[in-house]
Amino acid sequence: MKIGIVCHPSIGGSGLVATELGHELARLGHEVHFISSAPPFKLSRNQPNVHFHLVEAIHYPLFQDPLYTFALTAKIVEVVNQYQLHVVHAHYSIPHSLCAYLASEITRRPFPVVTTIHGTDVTLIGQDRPLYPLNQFSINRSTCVTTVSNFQRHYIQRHFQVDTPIEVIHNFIDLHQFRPDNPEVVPRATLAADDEKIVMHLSNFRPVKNTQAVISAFAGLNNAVSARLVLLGSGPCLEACQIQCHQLGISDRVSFIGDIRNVEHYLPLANCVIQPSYRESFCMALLEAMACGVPTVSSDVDGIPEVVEHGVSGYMAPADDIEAHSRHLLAILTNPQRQHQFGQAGRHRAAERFNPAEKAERYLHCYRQAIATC
Ligand code: GMT
Repeated sequence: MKIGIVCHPSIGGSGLVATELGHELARLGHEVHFISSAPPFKLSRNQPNVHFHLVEAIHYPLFQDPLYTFALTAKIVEVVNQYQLHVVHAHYSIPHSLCAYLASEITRRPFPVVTTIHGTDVTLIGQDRPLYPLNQFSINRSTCVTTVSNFQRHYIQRHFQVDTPIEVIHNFIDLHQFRPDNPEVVPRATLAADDEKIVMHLSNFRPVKNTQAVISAFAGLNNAVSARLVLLGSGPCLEACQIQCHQLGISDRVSFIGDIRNVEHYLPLANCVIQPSYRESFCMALLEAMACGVPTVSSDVDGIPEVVEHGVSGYMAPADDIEAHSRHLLAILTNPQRQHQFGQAGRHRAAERFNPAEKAERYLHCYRQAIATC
């Protein structure tokens, strides 16, 4: 099959899932064409069957902005026509799904559009008044709609009047890349002293990630265990978090590492990963930790209970229950046997429920159905 994948290139869940799906489809022998404003951050450039098409912004003095959505639509039309694509898969409804729909109206060979809704496209951005009707329109006009958790499906059905059936295809993880014994892991000594446990958090430092709660929960350990907090990523709340560490007097036990493309080289070093998000349609960071055999402490919102099993591979509590998060961290950090058991259970669950080959097959089934109905 010849498949177009439209996704955001920046570090983040939707682009990551789109890219890994493309890799998996290419491995299965399909021809995959990524269309994006930059190479997606995990894109493998030398894999057979993988092509990348850059969307170039339109700069003309008359226009005050680079007309990205029109540039993307034009690029989809060009790639569909040139490579005779059978289907276009838009990850993140805004603006990709609408652009793909427009392209299918423009092109001389109308093609099916499969839209995957990842979460923030409908929960945070898509609910904005100006964008709501566009989002609703593009979801309804998609030939096939998928989303990444049962929670997210209910959310879309409740907040948008959607006629199209929505299929749930959970995200997935490559257990070879994300594994406890990854040989490319960074030297532990670069992150912590030998006697320090490592608590890790992955974030785009947006308010929704609730990183302030991570810092408060870590401070709440009150030196009951020798530990270091390692924060991966960057974003708008980063400076506020650094100030918070300073005010709590824990700056010397917290490391801000910045943006990391290969988190799989860091995660296996963690004794525990903490993600107390306010919203999370799925939470790839938790699944990545589980695959690396690392126990998790998280909030219990949205799709997270579909990923984590409370008391088996990790602990969950309401997002702002700092006391509970501290207690959960302590329960893991002070009990190596529990840490090991939770880690093994997490990896087992990742293998059982979030297998790339099975999920790629589900997407292929959607594509076939979409082609048949178009
Ligand atoms: O907020 C993020 O983590 C980024 C965001 C995105 O759109 O890239 O992630 C969303 O999609 C991921 C992949 O499906 C999910 O794992 C995240 O839970 C989801 N984020 C939210 O719902 C806040």
